[in-house]
Amino acid sequence: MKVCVVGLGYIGLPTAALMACNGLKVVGVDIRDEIVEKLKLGIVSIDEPGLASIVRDAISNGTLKPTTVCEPADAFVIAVPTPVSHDYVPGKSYKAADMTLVEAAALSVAGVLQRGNLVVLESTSPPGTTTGMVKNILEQNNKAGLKAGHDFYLAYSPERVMPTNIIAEMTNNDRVVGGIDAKSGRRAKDLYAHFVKGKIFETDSTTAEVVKLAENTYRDVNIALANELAKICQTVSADVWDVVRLANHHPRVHLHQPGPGVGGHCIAVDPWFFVEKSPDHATLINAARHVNDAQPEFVVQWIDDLLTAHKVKLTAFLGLTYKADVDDTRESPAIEIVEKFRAMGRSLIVCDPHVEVWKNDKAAANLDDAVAQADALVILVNHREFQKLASMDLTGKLLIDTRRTFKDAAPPKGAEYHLLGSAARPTGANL
Ligand code: SAJ
Repeated sequence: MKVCVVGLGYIGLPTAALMACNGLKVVGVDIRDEIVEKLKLGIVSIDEPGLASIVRDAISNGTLKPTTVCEPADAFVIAVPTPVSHDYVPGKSYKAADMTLVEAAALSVAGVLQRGNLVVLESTSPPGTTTGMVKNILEQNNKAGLKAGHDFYLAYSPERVMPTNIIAEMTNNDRVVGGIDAKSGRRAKDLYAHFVKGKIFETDSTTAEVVKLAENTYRDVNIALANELAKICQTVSADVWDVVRLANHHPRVHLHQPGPGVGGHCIAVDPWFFVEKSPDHATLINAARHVNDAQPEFVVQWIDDLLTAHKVKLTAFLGLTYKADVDDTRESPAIEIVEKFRAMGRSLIVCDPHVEVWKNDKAAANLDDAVAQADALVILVNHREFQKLASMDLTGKLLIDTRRTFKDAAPPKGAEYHLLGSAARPTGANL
């Protein structure tokens, strides 16, 4: 069986590689020439544990072929990004889905579509995309006048993997497939059964689209609640981290963690698809998005007050990525915060072991260099590397933490330590 995977990014590439390692002949398609050329040489630009080796194996044994154009196959998987607009829709309080890459991918599949083929959309999409836009493009642009559900099969199946553990999760997590009809769902299930060891549940395509959005919206709303609790705790002098930890001992409560904001290409994006589709009903979802989008600004004000009160001359911002131990800076609240401070004219340096250079920011050579230069350190991302601070001499420094980096251990000695969402505690206090 030959599969054409369209989009060789964070999801498409591991999907293509896992299929290729599990008995399928895979053509991996990406419009970015340089990515394809590098892959042909076995060079993988995505920093994801275990990915490079399975990609290289599949390419060297000929089961995965990277290319820039779709070719005829038995099945097609579309895994291209679906971002949202940078700004709010004019006159509205929400952002709009940008479906241009799905449109282009569906068009390229339509050009080579044959009777009996299966097409699966994996990109996170607004409800109704599979039965609407994708079905229409495929039907209207294939050469033989093929109809979905009659002449070819069409389904939606979302991924639900965590960056840094993609290979294991793509293999072992349960999966949902939704066909536009029962046969399409069954075909899609058979395709994923080649490499998925978790359970595969069948439903209809629109329900599957909503399942994906509901999962990420659950996380976004829950994080908004945690961020709101952090602000309340700061006002009433309670400790939000203790609140979350202790409340989660309730058997039916699972509060998420507060932080400097929500980044990445999923949680901060997907809830907008609900709001755009159903603005009158998605009011809680909309409010949560606004709470999380406003969190960097709240954090900037809190940090700025501390820097001013301590007459700080040079601040080192530690961490630029959207979360810990990844190299991904997309939609990163840390970057938004650094840019706000730069615009305010604060003297600053940045330090992130996972990011080589960020624009023109002055980067510290490493953590030791950042500590040596700055009189205040602000942890925006809790990279494992920053645990080293606990054994460094931070005497006289101001240490501001937005992530409860040191967990249950005492924070570094010598520094004056301030933790988001909690009353200031002297260094070394038993948290
Ligand atoms: N964050 C918090 N508090 C939390 C959890 C996260 O502030 O309690 C922040 C993070 O720092 C980050 C953002 O939210 O800025 C998103 O982080 P995330 O870990 O929730 O999400 P992603 O985008 O890295 O990956 C998610 C997957 N997350 C996990 O498995 C933990 C998963 O929910 C989705 O399947 C996946 O996105 C996807 O592809 O949609």
